[in-house]
Amino acid sequence: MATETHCPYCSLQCGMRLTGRRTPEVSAWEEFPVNRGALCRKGWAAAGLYGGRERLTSPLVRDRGTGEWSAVSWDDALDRFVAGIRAAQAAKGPDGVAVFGGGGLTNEKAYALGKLARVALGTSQIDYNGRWCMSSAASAGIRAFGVDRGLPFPLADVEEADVLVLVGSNLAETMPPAARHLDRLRERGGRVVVIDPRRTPTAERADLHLQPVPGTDLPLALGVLHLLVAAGAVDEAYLAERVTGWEPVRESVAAWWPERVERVTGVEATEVRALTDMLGASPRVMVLTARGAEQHSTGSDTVLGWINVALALGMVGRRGAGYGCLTGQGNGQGGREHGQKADQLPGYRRIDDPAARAHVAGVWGVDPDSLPGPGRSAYELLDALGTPDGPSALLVLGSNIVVSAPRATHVTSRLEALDLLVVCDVVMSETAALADVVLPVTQWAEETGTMTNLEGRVVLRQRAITPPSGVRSDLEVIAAIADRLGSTASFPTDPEEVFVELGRASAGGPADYSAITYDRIRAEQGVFWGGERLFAESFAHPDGRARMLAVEHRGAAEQPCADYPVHLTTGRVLAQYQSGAQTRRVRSLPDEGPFVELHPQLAGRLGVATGEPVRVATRRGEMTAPARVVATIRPDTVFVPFHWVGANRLTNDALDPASRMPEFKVCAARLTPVEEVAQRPSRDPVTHA
Ligand SMILES: Nc1nc2c(c(=O)[nH]1)N[C@H]1C(S)=C(S)[C@@H](COP(=O)(O)OP(=O)(O)OC[C@H]3O[C@@H](n4cnc5c(=O)[nH]c(N)nc54)[C@H](O)[C@@H]3O)O[C@H]1N2
Ligand SMILES: Nc1nc2c(c(=O)[nH]1)N[C@H]1C(S)=C(S)[C@@H](COP(=O)(O)OP(=O)(O)OC[C@H]3O[C@@H](n4cnc5c(=O)[nH]c(N)nc54)[C@H](O)[C@@H]3O)O[C@H]1N2
Ligand code: SF4
Ligand SMILES: [Mo]
Repeated sequence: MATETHCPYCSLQCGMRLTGRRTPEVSAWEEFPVNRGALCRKGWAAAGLYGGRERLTSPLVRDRGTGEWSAVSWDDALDRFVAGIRAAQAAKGPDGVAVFGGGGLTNEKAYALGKLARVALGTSQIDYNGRWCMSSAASAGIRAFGVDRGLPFPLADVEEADVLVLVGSNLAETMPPAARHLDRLRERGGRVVVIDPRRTPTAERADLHLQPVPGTDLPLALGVLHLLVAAGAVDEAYLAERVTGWEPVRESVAAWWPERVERVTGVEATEVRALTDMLGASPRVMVLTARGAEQHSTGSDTVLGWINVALALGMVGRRGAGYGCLTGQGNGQGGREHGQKADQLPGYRRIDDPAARAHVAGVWGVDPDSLPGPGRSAYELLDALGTPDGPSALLVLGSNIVVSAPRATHVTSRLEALDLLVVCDVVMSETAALADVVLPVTQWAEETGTMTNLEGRVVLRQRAITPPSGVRSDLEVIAAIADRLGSTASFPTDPEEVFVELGRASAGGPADYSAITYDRIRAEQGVFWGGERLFAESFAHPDGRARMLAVEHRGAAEQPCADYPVHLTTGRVLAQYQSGAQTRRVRSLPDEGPFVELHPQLAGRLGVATGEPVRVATRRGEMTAPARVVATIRPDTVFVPFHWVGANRLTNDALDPASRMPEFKVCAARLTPVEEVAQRPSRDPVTHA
């Protein structure tokens, strides 16, 4: 019998059917509304996560002297872990131990991890990789609308827009089944605008492609709003009724005339005008941002700038229109709601709110005063590891930090400075390879749990196959640690039981799951928290109005100079997922290794051709990879995918002041040709299927 479940990867959480007991076979689940049976290449190849020789099936400990690994029993591994926790906390107090989670974890795991930190460890030092994903859009959404739900409407609403503006999204490669909505929209006569320094497969589907200098999406938004005001295209009635803060915003865009926008962004004034004419004349405009616009030290202001455009046009709350953020990880939405974030308790409650603390402490059966306060954000936490004031022990669950953190060489040295690093994973990731203790856990189709997709739809991943012997679930690991630490709070290991408790803990909070049950999810093919469409009548601020906030252009933290003359940006390719820990091990996916995408003009100046090695250096580090010469990128910009070690040796750890998002998407770099011939074995080329 087939099990209806969801893909192991991105935030679309495409529905799929699995058959087979040891290794699953993937087939289409045509009825699931988000993808209607369509999957991308990674989804079709998901069964390749099984049967590999690299799967961890025994706890391992590493001898720091010799570097040798040895297999040990679960009891020995957990004892060593707990002894390390005790030593760290004896020396440094409760905050001597830190926890790092992930947006790929189920809601149940994210919730249990936050509870483990606050109750059993008593530490404030917990954060997760979602801080590197959609946190800038989250902080902007909370400030503007009073609530953060990536898409406040079903994804299929995209088809109803007259103009869709994608700011820094390459969804044709990052969520391919979603691209069909762009095709339908255009068949209906609607138009697609893509803003990206590269002409991506997504931009190929656009009616208008603007190609700004990386890090200049905000001045572009300011220029668009300036022209909308000048054209009288602002919906004054909507602003008067539903929004506060318009006057200062109107004044703040007064000086952003198109020629100035062109100087700052590199987008021609005629193109800025073309975009504005399109927006001003359309009844339904939808703006969606993704990592291209958000992963900047100015990311949250940039999102606010584009939200202001959508509000000024009177679009937010209208069907087939408005603003949304395309969340990225499988549980990018739910992972940011249930308490693995430094400043948060379950239900998207704030940890510094006395009423929230009292409610959650009541559910957990502990004294509210025993709960710690807010901790450090992801990068600041990693940066503090092993320092006199920082934690000296770390538990990592669901992130491959060594590959995916910004300024990764520095972060790796912080991990090496720890007295104890424990990693729960399914494979020996680059981060697990640095650990003292590695705990092998169940993955994806071997276990059940809920995920909240990019639309706020809570879906159920169901167990379909038997896990290998020797592994435990993350929930079992969390419970075993809490038990060894003598925690009085209960840590259930049955996912449905955890979900019921999560429902109670989230009840009354901004993200309230208390009415959602596993049975309802099965019967309704997913359940939206807060309802299918938000903002039709009111926003989540106490007065029901949206807030417009005036934002100023600051620019990227690092600008090109004589020594580092080009812009470096980073991102994704279709066939690999994130740090590649999972997809690089799937044999049917091409593992081409990193490359440096650059324009023929730049390649000509360097004298390199496609396939020849080129060295990229920034103030933080360098890497060498084969050149890929393409006319589709700006001549002043180079692109490197981050799925392999390398890109993040280069990236800048400048943080957004509001969201603490690092500036993955732009820094200054220098390119030099490398004389030797590339030594890499040749592999399948990447396809833009
Ligand atoms: N194949 C694949 N799919 C994925 C993932 C994956 O690893 N692989 N990861 C998932 C996750 S967690 C996420 S967060 C999403 C991310 O999904 P996307 O945001 O679509 O992916 P990225 O490639 O990071 O960035 C998108 C685009 O931003 C452009 N860009 C770079 N700098 C700028 C800039 O300054 N301004 C603008 N406007 N654009 C810029 C890049 O050229 C790139 O084409 O994808 C999800 N889906
Ligand atoms: N330069 C650059 N860097 C980036 C980005 C970028 O665009 N450019 N994007 C950033 C973004 S948006 C993101 S989301 C991050 C993602 O980067 P990471 O945080 O590294 O995410 P993954 O590669 O998905 O790592 C997940 C790890 O957890 C393991 N795992 C999977 N499922 C489970 C589970 O259920 N339990 C446990 N215990 N482990 C599990 C996997 O095997 C893998 O080792 O990278 C960020 N880094
Ligand atoms: S688009 Fe995302 S969820 Fe869908 S099959 Fe591909 S990786 Fe999986
Ligand atoms: Mo992400």
